[in-house]
Amino acid sequence: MKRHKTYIGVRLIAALMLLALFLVACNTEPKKVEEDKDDLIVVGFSQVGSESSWRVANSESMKAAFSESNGYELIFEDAKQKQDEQYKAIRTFIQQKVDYIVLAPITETGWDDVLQEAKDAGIPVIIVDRQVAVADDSLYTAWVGSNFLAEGEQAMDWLEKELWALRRNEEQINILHIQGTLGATSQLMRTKGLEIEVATHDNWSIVKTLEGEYTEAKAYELTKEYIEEIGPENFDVDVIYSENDNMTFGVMRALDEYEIAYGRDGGVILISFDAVHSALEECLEGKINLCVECNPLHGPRVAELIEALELDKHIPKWSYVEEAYFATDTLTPTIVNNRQY
Ligand code: GZL
Repeated sequence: MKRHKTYIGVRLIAALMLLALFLVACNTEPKKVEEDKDDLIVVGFSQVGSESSWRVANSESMKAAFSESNGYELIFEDAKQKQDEQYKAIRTFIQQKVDYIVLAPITETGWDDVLQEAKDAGIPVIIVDRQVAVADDSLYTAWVGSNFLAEGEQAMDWLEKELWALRRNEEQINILHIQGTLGATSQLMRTKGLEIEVATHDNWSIVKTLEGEYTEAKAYELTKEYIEEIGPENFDVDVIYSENDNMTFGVMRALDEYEIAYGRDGGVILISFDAVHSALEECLEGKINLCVECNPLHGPRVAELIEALELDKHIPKWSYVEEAYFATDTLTPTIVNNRQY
């Protein structure tokens, strides 16, 4: 009997040990998930908005780079083109004690105070795309973006050569200028590129400047207003210099309504910035004469910088992305099909 009792006791202890092991296993599962969460690098990203195809591609590049599978927790805030919303986002990131703040500033000015607060909180800030004009550039750790002045210069260099090829180099050339969001580095520098070149040509003049805010709707509205103001029969424009593709699409819609010809086969020469896929398709068809690339794929470069910072490595203050331009007479379907955005 004693042996029998012992046997029952052993089985009871074994069952209790199995139950204990099961409970321990159950208890560790949630903790394991929390440990993984704690290992993620938390990045707060304040994005301008979703005003253009370029901006959408830029956001997608950042979200892909800062995915959980890549070891990040991304907090993405869309400012809907309002600087005050960006201030709020940055201050929230500070309260959340994120590891890094990435800012795509809507305009260059007004950042000193909020970036000082981030610096005081010990949170590194990386600026992407447009630049910030601050008194102390130690308020941000690095910047990643385009050389917008070079983009404007490339467009002007192409126009000069194109007018020579068309034997129009001595003609009066009237330019309609469609500007992006005033005060954005991309607007300031693309405008500078145009104005510098116009100043060197006695026979070039900017007949009108419209503030298109980088949106198709605004550019469409203002171009229609301009055509109506002067009268379609008096629309005497040779070149339209449009500081992003979405505004160019708005301009094209307005020109179509008044049956004003444009593109490779005659009429107004269209120059557009960004070179998003839909614009390259229009360029391939000869409707846009020149697409100047503005590379929105900042995600991988910013992630590289953060990885270096995590290892206490030195990083460059300024990182320029690669860019090119595409003219309607040299663009091919292969080039367009191989584009990433
Ligand atoms: C350029 C970026 C501009 C794009 C527009 O880097 O700032 O803002 O050219 C976008 O499409 O709205």
